[in-house]
Amino acid sequence: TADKYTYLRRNPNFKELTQDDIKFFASILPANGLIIDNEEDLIPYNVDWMKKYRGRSRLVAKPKTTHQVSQILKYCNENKLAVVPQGGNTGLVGGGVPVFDEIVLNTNNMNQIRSFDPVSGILVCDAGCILEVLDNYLAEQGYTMPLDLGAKGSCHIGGNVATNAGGLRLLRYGSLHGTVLGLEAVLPDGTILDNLSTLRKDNTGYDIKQLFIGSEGTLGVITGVSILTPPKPKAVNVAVLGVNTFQNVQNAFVMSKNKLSEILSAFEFWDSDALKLLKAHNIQGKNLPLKDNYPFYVLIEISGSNKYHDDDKLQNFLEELLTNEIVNDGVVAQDETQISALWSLREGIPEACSKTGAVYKYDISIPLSVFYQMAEDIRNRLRSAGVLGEDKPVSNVVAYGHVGDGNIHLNITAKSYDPEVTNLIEPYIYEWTEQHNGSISAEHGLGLMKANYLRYSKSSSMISIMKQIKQSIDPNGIMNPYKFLPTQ
Ligand code: FAD
Ligand code: 2HG
Ligand code: ZN
Repeated sequence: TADKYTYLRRNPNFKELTQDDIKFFASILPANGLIIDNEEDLIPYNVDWMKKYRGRSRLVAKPKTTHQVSQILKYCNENKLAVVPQGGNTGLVGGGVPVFDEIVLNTNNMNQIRSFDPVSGILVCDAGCILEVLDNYLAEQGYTMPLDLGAKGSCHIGGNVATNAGGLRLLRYGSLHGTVLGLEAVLPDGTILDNLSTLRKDNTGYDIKQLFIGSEGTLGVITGVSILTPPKPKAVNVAVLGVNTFQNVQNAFVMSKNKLSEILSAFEFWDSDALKLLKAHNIQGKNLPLKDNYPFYVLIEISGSNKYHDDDKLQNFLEELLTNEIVNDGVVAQDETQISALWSLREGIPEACSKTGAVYKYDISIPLSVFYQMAEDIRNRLRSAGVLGEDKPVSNVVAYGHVGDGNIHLNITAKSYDPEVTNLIEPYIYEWTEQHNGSISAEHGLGLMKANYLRYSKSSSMISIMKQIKQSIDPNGIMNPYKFLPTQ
């Protein structure tokens, strides 16, 4: 594991895997449901997307059914074997890979759609369904998933729910806390919690599913998801704008809410450093059809039902922005291909940032009034410390994100993970966030990366009740240890 996790020691209460354990797993799982001791085959499950975190699990279990998940967890709990639930392994905080030798329980083989009601739009499916596969399935029925992320081709809906992923459509459809109607989850002792409700309204008792949404695998394994899906918009269009100041990015946002109103479905931004990396790594950037280089770019998506009316509205809105010099340039997609090309600029930024070697990712909620000041403060700090610039350890500080949700992504690209650089950024960035009443995780979660920084966003009484909940559901602490809640 890169970075500064050397303080962590393997919890000696957890048992090490034995031949008897392996025999047990082999007895309940089919041959394609088990990977044991083959280093090369284990790597994709032991290493995260950023190649920043690396565990050394000896065993990956890939159950097909909820019953098998229940058998696995019951056995692990009785034998004090630690477990890491894993979906598509696209998480960005080191939560989905083991720290030491925890068993990986991967949901790849749990990929069945259980039901879809074309009247209510409610989908019930296994946790291991890939987000894009679900979206393609729904498209055939005239519906769409209420969330969309750059990782849609790999991430699982169970992983999305476990992280409470936000993504590119949150502005329009809200968070998973609203769209998820029910969950099926297996507790560490093997109990199957059947809460796969397909009701929009249900006020009977504590809403337990909400605890699992964003619990990052620390309370149990989500095995099934019931989710409300919206109709697929018939008319979609995208514009990308060049903007000279962040104040004008905010002005454009306010105007878009007023003028585009019900058809506004995304309001994203990135800065010139992001575009520089897109260009450098040949990820679409060189095709940006704007005349000049601007400090900021904004992507606006509209989704409605009447192409003629919606395009007209967008065109008038853009003209108003240009006339009032809120934006300096703009391009509107003319067809589906151009819509995807413009979106791929925005969605390509995480990949472009990962090409330098190492990338420090921060995912912060803060008021829009200080949104970009954060990026500038970090740049100044790294520059004054002499570590930012050509031939320096840090090459770029890139800012982009979901303006519509008040969520900035800072990606600090470097040649390699360097403790000196880490210490310059952390805890500074978390202190900065706290001082500006923000959250240190808007959507990616805490994982291993931020477990010990939770206090910057939650009070000690909140953390204490979280610990009580964890203790009552997972008294042996086998579910995703060392992550999420503070260990120090
Ligand atoms: P994993 O990475 O496998 O796991 C993530 C966490 O959930 C881990 O803690 C794991 O233990 C737990 N977990 C996984 N499955 C289960 C389960 N069935 N039961 C219990 N716990 C489970 N995130 C956003 O919010 N918005 C974005 O726009 C966004 N864009 C991204 C773009 C890219 C290119 C990448 C690489 C990532 C992006 N992410 C984004 C990060 C995001 O967290 C994930 O893409 C996604 O939500 C994780 O799903 P996954 O199946 O890969 O989960
Ligand atoms: C996005 O919005 C994702 O593109 C990823 O949340 C952000 O990689 C990141 O930092
Ligand atoms: Zn994001």
